Amino acid sequence: MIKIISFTICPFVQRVTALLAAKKVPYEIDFISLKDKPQWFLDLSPTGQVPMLVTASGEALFESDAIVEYIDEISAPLEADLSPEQRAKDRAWSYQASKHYLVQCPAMRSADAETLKERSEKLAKAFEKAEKVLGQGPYFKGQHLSNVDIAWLPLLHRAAIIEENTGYDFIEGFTKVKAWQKAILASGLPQLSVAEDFDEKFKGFYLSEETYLGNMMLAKASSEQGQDQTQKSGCCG
Ligand SMILES: N[C@@H](CCC(=O)N[C@@H](CS)C(=O)NCC(=O)O)C(=O)O
Repeated sequence: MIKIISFTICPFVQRVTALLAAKKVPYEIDFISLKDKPQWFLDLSPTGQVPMLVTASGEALFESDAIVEYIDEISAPLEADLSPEQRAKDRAWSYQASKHYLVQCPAMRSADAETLKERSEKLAKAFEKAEKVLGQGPYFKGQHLSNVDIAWLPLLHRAAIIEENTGYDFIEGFTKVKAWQKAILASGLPQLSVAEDFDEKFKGFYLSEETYLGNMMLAKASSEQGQDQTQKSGCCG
């Protein structure tokens, strides 16, 4: 069976596991610490980065783009009979997402409002491009889930967690992207592609007291608690 070497909150890993989940390809998963990488991993990996896919015959594959292509070659495609031109376009649109993974991560770690704004603007350029080409949906290319949806899933999933916990929306103003995000969340793939402790680890890193968004989360929680108290004590209480 295929094995994925993962780090719980890595978006590059999630793109791979989301594709495996969408295609219902069974796989095992091993989580490693990136701060203290095990020697067996360093021996296998030329880059020292996750994701790594170890094939059934023990070959170690690296780089998420190459891994996605490998998975496509060994399993049924999400969409049948795509022309070479369409496949090239799909890869290009997937790249528009994956090149922004490392834009979203530092944006979520911003220490102050100004940095968050600056980094969000950079990330918004990706959503703006998608907004211009999205049609009726529900998915990027219409009725059927494609590799493009899978590539954007980590960005859209993370934006949803941030919005739910802090009220801050990386996708604000992009109506079609919002509808697309909703469809991706409703597919169940975001949850199927992460470990059970994903939310906890994600919040621990991106929504800690060190980050601006973490402080927004605390403020939101305390204002909701305040409202709750007001409601409990009644308007005249
Ligand atoms: N280009 C790589 C990027 C993967 C990547 O940046 N992975 C991060 C975790 S999200 C990592 O392994 N970082 C550890 C390191 O660079 O030493 C890919 O697409 O697979």
